[in-house]
Amino acid sequence: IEVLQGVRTALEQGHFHLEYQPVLSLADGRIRGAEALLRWHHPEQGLISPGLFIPTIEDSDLIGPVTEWVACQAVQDLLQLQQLKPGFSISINISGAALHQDSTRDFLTELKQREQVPDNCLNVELTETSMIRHLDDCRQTLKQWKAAGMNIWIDDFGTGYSSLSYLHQLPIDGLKIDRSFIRELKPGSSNSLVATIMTLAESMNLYVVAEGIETADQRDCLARLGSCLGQGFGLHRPMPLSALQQLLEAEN
Ligand code: G
Ligand code: G
Ligand code: MN
Ligand code: NA
Repeated sequence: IEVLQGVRTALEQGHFHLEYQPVLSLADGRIRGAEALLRWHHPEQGLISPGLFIPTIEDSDLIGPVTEWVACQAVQDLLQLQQLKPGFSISINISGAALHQDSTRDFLTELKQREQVPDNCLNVELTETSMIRHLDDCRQTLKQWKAAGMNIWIDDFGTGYSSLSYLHQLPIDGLKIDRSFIRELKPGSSNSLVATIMTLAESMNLYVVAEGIETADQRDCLARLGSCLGQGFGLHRPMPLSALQQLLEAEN
């Protein structure tokens, strides 16, 4: 109850902000997009992780408003960033509870259209578990988002203990390989788990992001396995919008 009241106050008083973690093309090292990550700066308790408060608000009527706040802010920032780099894309995380709310589904569709966000530049990240729980509803929601020109990414791919059959049943654009797999990459090994995911993605025409890249060895292993996108503390930590803008300016 304390968390719920706190989140409500944070929404009203503007204590939320977004940070962005760059997503790079590993082949050329250039920044292609970023993942938006929610930050709650509590006036007394300091920074509170979304890993702590998102699960608490999932069963409340606050998950919709928080998701919508994130989407609005991310779209505003995206339009700014595209002035520096046309085609730049941003991903937002959508939790299971928000995925299954009609109001949030329609809010995102209308936001994309109203703000005239170019197609294929606004990605939603969903986990396997959140999609499979209500597969039929999910298919309708994803179809609507796809028709509006949004892209669909599977977050934490490989950790959902699910069959892969849903990949054929849903309009998916890309896979984000969970960082637990990237952590296991070893030079000189066949790294067959990540290799298999990359082959699967290629055969289904899906993009791949390797998440949680921390070391040069991991980056080398990935380069040997093929070309993909990458994200991780070893490339860039999440950062404020202004820092991302400086990075993009330096790249130009
Ligand atoms: O940034 P950090 O490592 O603290 O993120 C912790 C968790 O919170 C991650 O699982 C991440 O996906 C999730 N998260 C970050 N921002 C958002 C958001 O805007 N919405 C949702 N639903 N989850 C988020
Ligand atoms: O669940 P999700 O994949 O959305 O979680 C994203 C979170 O993962 C980000 O908020 C970020 O803080 C964290 N993250 C990003 N890169 C790394 C990394 O290289 N190592 C670790 N341990 N966490 C990372
Ligand atoms: Mn994510
Ligand atoms: Na992830």
